[in-house]
Amino acid sequence: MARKKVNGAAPVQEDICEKGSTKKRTNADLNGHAAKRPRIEDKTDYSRWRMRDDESRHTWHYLEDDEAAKDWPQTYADKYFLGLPLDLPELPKAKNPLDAVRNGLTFFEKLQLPSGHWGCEYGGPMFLLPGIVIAWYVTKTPIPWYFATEIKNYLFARAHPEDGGWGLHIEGESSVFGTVLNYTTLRLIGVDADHPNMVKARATLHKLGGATHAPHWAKFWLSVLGVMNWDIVNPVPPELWLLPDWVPIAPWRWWIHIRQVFLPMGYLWSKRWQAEETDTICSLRKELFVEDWEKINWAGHRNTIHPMDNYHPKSWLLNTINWLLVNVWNPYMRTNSLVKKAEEWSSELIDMEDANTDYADLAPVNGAMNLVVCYVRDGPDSYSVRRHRERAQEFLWVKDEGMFSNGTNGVQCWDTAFAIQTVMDAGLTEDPRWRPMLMKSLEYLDNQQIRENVKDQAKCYRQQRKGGWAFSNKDQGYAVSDCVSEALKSVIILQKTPGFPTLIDDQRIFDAIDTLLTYQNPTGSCSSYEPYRAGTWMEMLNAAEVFGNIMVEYEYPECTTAVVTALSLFHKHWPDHRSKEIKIFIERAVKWIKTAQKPHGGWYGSWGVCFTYATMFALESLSSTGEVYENSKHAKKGCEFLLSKQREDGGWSESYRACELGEYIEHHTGSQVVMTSWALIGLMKAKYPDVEPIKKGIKLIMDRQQPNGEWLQEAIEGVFNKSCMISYPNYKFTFTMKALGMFAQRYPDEKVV
Ligand code: LAN
Repeated sequence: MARKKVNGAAPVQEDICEKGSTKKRTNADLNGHAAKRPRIEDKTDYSRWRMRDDESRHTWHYLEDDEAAKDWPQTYADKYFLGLPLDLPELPKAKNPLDAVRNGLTFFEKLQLPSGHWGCEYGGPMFLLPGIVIAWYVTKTPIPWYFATEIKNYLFARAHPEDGGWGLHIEGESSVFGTVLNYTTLRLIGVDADHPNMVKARATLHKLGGATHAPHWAKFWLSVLGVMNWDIVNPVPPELWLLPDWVPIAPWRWWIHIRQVFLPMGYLWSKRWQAEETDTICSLRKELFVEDWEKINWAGHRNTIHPMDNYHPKSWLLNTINWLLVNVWNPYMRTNSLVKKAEEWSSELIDMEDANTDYADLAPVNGAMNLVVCYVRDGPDSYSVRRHRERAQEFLWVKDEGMFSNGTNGVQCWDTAFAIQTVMDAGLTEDPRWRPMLMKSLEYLDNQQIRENVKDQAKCYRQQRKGGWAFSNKDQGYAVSDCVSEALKSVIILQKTPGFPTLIDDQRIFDAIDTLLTYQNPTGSCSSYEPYRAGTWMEMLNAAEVFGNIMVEYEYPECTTAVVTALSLFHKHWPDHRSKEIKIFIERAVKWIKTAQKPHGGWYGSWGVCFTYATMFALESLSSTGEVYENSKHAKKGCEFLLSKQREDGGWSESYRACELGEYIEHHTGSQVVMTSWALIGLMKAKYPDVEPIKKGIKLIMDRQQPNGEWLQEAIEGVFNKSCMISYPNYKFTFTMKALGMFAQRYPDEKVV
């Protein structure tokens, strides 16, 4: 393959670091310490990519060697992920919803991975890959040319079609956060500053005010990179970790994601560590700003932020605290011994996170930051750095548009649990046709059950997890209330189906239940990783600006419902185990669900878009205690809410904007199969008496099924922290088939087509 420069033009790199630079300068740029520009091509050969499923650890490999490529052929799943043709035969046209499920399963079965789960891309957020690439760059981690090439392709494909910038997530408008970080990423992997796409993106960045208008996390990364001065970063004092546990704002009370990010961030902030200067870094100092870099008043821009990035403006309280930290605490009170103590304790907590996950870490944000911490602390060739580099591979994904970072190291347990339930809802678990697929899924969940609590659980502030399941896999090992519940339901369903073995014995099931029972909040609701540890007033300390609802655990109808339904199912089969507690748990949870209903009848969803998603769950909760349309005003109102949003074509269509704004907003592209399925499942769970609207939705789902049994990707399905969207590509299989299967079971004689 010929080596080409991205745009053919010579790189423009004025040397601006000369003036005032006190640091040792190196020509080293990327790909190790080579003093040459990194190699980057137009594209890679997609027939050479393979995704390895190593007991559900996903890594992408590019086989440059022809022999190696021949010895390791591409699977259907590889081709599907890469957007290559599968050449599958057309299936007989579905005459009824159950046929459509069978066709869907025929397709979906082909995507099951060797360890028994389903993989998928899990993109959407546009701030994850930059963290990884900056971490690689500052730790001099080589980036192979085929990674660099496909990262470039992805970012170019995902640039805003008009202004060339990037948003917080793939459907969002250009923001400083998205644009400055992704522009920087492209430069670090070797794209020239005068490439036309870069010129356009830079113009957009400048129009938005330049990098000084970026939010906190971008300022943090750019300071680590040495493109900014640390004075521009609002304080991240690690000494907060020294606060006694009883203090209401102590970080152990924060949401797990924010505290695991704050931890390495605080360590690096405290050290004011910066990468070695390179030509690219020097050039970025010129490219990213509208003002003359030498003259920037860094401290004066701590709170500068473009309105587009200011989803959650900092509170007066946080601004006051920041002022005091900068002007009083740091210069006069932050003694060396305190700093040492704070850094040491942070460092120990970081080690515990790394040890508990074997360096996989909670998610790509703290994964990338912990890599930098280990590099700074343990040196470039330490085991911790090498292991972090290996595990960071698991965040990456390749699709037809190129390479990017997933939101987690996968969606393995979550999607597998739903796949099993889909077959159950269609009444097909006993059909031998699906036995091998289901057997592999069960074995997968068996392998992935978390068997022990983390070492020193209390010391590192972790929640009990024994017997649980994570969202992705047990390496990551963070049990989540609904992930434990969905996986547990699926295990129980299969193990109680004739013909399936009992892989998970009663004791292990009890372990899961015992853990689940620890998840209830005082109000009756459930949160995600832990019951809440402080009130929502903590949001006053939200410094991230770009996200909402990030500081503590909130109460979620989605998670609450999953736990309710898991406990109900368990109770049916084991009526004697902790039965009183289970009954009380369910009662209190369902009571809470009712209080969370909005005046319009729907429920706000925090993990899926948006009211449609949560209303489906809430109606399921109500139905689990026998409350349905006919006998419950809550269920009735929920159904009426859903029906009021049904479109002419029978479908539902909700936009991600609903999550941001807190009101139902339609997606501009019209009905979506995933949302339609959620609404229909909700209506069927609530036993809505009129079949006609349900039938209309079912018909839409059937009409959208492709001749090979698949459904095509539509608008983005998931969300977190109110403002950032994330893809759940397997939902277009699992929820569509669930809706069709439920319909087939409930209305076996209804003719849809
Ligand atoms: C997820 C993904 C799964 C999701 C569900 C299980 C669907 C949900 O019901 C509970 C919350 C959970 C586990 C969840 C929490 C937040 C995550 C981990 C994510 C949305 C995936 C990515 C996101 C994470 C916070 C991304 C990193 C960003 C930061 C702001 C730190």
